Amino acid sequence: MAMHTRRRVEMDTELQNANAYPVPSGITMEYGTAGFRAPACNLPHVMYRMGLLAVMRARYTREVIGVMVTASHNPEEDNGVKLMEGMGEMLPVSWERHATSFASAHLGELRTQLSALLRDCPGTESSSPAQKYHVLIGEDTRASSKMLAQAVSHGVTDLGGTFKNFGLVTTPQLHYLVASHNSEGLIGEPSLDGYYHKLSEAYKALMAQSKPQPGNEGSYPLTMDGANGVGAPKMAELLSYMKHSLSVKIINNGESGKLNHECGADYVKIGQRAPKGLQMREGRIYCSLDGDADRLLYYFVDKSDTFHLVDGDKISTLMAIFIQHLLKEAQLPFQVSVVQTAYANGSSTHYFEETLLLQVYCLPTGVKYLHAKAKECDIGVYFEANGHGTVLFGKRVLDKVAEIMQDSGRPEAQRAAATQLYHTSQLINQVMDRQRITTTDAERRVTHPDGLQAAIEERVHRHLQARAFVRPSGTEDMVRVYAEAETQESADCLAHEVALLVHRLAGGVGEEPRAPS
Ligand code: G16
Repeated sequence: MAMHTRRRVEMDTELQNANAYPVPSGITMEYGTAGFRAPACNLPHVMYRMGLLAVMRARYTREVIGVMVTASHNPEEDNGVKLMEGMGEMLPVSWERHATSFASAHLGELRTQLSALLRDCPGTESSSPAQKYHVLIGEDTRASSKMLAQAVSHGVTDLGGTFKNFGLVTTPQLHYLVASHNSEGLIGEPSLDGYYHKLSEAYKALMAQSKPQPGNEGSYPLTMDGANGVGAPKMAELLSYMKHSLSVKIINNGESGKLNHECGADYVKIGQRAPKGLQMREGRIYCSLDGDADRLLYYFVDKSDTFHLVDGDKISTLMAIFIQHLLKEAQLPFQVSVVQTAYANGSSTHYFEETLLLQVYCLPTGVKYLHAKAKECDIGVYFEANGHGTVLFGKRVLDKVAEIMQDSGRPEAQRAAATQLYHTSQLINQVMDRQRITTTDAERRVTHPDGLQAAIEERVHRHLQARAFVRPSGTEDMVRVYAEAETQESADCLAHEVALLVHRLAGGVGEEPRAPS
């Protein structure tokens, strides 16, 4: 039966911690390239409000949301916040205006804005159990981070959400934790142990297939500048999983120096020089992270002691050449594309287009823009010149790679190249396990991937007189979702939830589904 009900739009919550986080007079803040950033003393009220927003976003997307407390490469005295969701992506640009207006809203305005969001964003008014609205919090090593993370958690609980604070984590680790929670473990265990395990196993498998340079057999000595931030202790933890397959000397590990001061990726990039105190030697490789370890740059000196920076443009070049080579060996006809910003060195763009014959896109500054573009490509290589980036492998590519790997009738060299591509995809970005959906019982029950049917049934039980199933289309490159329930609104909601499950658990095709309208 189709029945339309009026949506309730009032906030029925006390916001009991709100009075502890008044907006200081004369302070307004804009959501910037990657969230809010300011002197830490000006941020408690923003953090509380981002806790509220994270729950609203969790209600809207039915996903676990991440809140990283960090000001990245900024000085120690600053702090900031990055919101992440889904498969680890940043908060969508369309919600940044909500973040900006929440950030400066006094209590009365805040209640009005929360109600407006309930009214304007269908799905946020859902009355599902509170534990669905779960927020994962991470902190960098700044002295202010603990207190600001607590402000986030107060915002979360004031709207009936739950949270888990992982304490010290890098930004990429929180991306992984959010993505692995949302994929219900399919991309890896949703824990730091799962993260280290996944990366170290992919690295070892990839290196087992590589041919070492003469004189470098067995180990690849690297010196890593941790920017006196969270990346240093986290690299030490990762190394304990690597055993003897990776050797890294960590400097600027935070024991004595100041965060991002005369060290770190930004310092090295801007000055085109080594971090202070580092004596570089020819024949060694060096790298620097930033304060939350989501930028990475390499550098070395040549015989004449001249400094050479391997920035994001050069990392893109190396990755594109490596992947192109493997695609050729694996006899795969896929296109590698490169996504850059206006900061990219013009000669790198020229080299991609004229020599490597690759498609190049130029997007505004911010990984959120580059990531979205790279997702549209077969293989999207994106690194900003400052060292932010990754490589995304599309579903078609990974399916074909898996097919070749498993086909014992194929030549050994072809299968080896496909295997290297697979491990590369796992190491550089924690992509979904994109196995196809198979069904039984007149297409009413999913048999593959594991867990999808049980998850659908669990969602169905939350609605009255409900039924839902999914099946791969026989005519189009998509998965079809069917849902029915007592009311139209409930059926729409169920359809959206099931579509999200398909997206998360089976690597759904096309755009990520949005809440029903
Ligand atoms: C953030 C973004 C990056 C961007 C950088 C600089 O990095 O995640 O994508 O390149 O800001 O942005 P702007 O030039 O606007 O300051 P991070 O490392 O600071 O979080």
